[in-house]
Amino acid sequence: MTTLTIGNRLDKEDTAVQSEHDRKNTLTSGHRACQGCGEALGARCVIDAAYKATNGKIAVVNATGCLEVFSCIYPENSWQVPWLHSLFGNAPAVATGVASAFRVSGDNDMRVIAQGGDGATCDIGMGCLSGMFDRNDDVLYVCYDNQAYMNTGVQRSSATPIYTRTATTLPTAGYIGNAIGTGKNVPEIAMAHGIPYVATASIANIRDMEEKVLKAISIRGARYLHVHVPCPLGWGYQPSETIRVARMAVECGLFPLFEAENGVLVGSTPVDNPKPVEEYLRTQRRFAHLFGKNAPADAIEAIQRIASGNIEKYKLSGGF
Ligand SMILES: Cc1ncc(C[n+]2csc(CCOP(=O)(O)OP(=O)(O)O)c2C)c(N)n1
Ligand code: SF4
Ligand SMILES: [Mg+2]
Repeated sequence: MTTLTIGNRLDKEDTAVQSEHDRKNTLTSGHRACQGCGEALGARCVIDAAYKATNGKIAVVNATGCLEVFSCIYPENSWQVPWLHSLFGNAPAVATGVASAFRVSGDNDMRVIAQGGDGATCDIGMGCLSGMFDRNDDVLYVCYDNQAYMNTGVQRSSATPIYTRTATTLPTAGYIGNAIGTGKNVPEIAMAHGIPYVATASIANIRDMEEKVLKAISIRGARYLHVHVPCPLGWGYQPSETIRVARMAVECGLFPLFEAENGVLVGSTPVDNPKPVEEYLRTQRRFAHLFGKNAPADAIEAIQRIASGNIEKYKLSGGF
């Protein structure tokens, strides 16, 4: 049974897990995420979808970060599934161990999900993650990418976009925010390991994200899902704008939605009439210095080139 709000007057097969009355609410009320937290929304949707796909047979390993801190402040815990807090950097290895324990005890139906932020995934946990991919361990790893170390006060990570203002990349005279490379593309690093399934997703497109979770769950071996989750506190926009900001990132090409199997790109979500990146950048205070009177001349053009490059590379203009 689905709820009867306007957005849900759809055929059953077109509705999202989130619109069902009997959804699990795996991450339930009472947690301490900020209002409008994209990560909280993303995690609940991903784990609810996995819960449904496995009939409740999941265990979750969570790296240190906002998601872990806001959901389990002692003595309370908002998770409605077996859930384990690892260190900041070793969630993939802990999840591998949990999956092995289920296997040797003959509980082959139990599925293991590891999850963490971009800092945990792209930086400190990268070695453990690569090992998990290399061994093709039976774990679905989900990265919630809010593009900085939010839990400790918005420091730069290797997923922070170029020219972004963070606490450690403050724009000052002669320095225009994050200028250290253009970040690591972890979905592509995952693809380079040749693992069975890699996908990107956005909280602006929940049905697409749920479908990718269902597909990932149907596969055995190492799988990787990279979810774009805007953060009102770190990015500097009103909490009510989270979905709009997420959608604009997809619509301008800066966050491409795609899937890959065994290292090969197999599909992507088309972006019809891509919006200029400027419209997206203007929504967030972390990019405000790109528009002030001392704004660097070609920063926005450089970001536009990245978006246009994504549109070509991931065949977003109808190439699939
Ligand atoms: C080894 C180690 N170094 C540093 C920390 C402090 N720390 C905890 S969470 C965090 C940042 C988490 O960033 P990210 O993974 O992007 O998650 P987010 O909070 O942004 O969701 C840091 C630096 C730690 N817990 N352990
Ligand atoms: S700082 Fe950002 S990621 Fe952390 S709880 Fe707040 S909105 Fe969510
Ligand atoms: Mg982060």
